Amino acid sequence: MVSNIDYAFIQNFLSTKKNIVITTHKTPDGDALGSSLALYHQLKKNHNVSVIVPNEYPHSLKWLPGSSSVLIYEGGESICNSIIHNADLLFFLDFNKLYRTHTMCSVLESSSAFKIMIDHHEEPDGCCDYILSNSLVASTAELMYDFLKHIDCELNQDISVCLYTGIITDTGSLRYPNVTRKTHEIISDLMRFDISHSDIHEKLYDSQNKSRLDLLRICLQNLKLYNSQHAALIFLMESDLIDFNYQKGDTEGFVNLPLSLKHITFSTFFIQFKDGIKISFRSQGDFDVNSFAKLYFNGGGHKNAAGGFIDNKDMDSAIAYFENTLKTHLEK
Ligand SMILES: [Mn+2]
Repeated sequence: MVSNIDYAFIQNFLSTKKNIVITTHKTPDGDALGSSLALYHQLKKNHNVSVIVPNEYPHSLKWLPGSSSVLIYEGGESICNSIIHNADLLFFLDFNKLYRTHTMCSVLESSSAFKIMIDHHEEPDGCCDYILSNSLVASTAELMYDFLKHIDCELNQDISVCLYTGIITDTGSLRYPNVTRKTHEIISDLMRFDISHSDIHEKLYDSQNKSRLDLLRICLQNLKLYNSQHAALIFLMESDLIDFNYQKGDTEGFVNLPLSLKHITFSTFFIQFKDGIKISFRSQGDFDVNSFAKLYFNGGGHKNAAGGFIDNKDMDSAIAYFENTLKTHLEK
């Protein structure tokens, strides 16, 4: 837990109208957008607020209240740059290192605005004036709930829907081990605002493209099991993405599927893009995928969920490298 937030200072800072930009990591997920839009709904009561995300996000999140006002940096650089240049206050949500904002990195870095980071990934950058970071908390949305309480936010239905979405999407619908009694208490508090949890789940999980099922079929055909290491690997080739008309978000959650097998506690998903192979890791129990990703795959994240990247896009050598790494790492 890292926090140096001075709430009295923030309250005072927000007592006059400010230009505020809220941003989050590349390819924002439900927690990134949910936390950002929850904060947006609170701050827009008294301030000029923009939510700017680095690039496009999944259509399964486009119904979130406020999502129509989200600006996409990629392709809208000049207008976004001028909004960022004029900002008095920047919020960095759901990421720990500035590079995770991709091409927004340099304009954010050069901004002289006051900066606040709220996040739950390990080892946050020291790039902000204030930081609220706790890697034991399951979602940034939970930290946002606390932050909003501290700035005397009156929750409403829009804020509650956004926070609920953040918590649900980052906890596998409340199933991961880092879900706590407090997580459930927050959910219970959000439910006061008459939000329809079944509607939200349907919008998140039952409104997928056919391309998702096509790609899932390919992934399952490609399943590799390493039984003695309790590990599994699935992968997709760039040609599969083209053949089945891949849309952003289509492969969300695929990495978890091998974990449904009885003896598998470590799952890996490789996707081949034109500039390299994007990797997702998931584990159950003690296996620390954060350090595994950091040590061997230029990545990181959380103990049970992490990502990585290989510059070379040759799938056969990536899989061979993974298999060797797995063996030597577990022998250590
Ligand atoms: Mn998150």
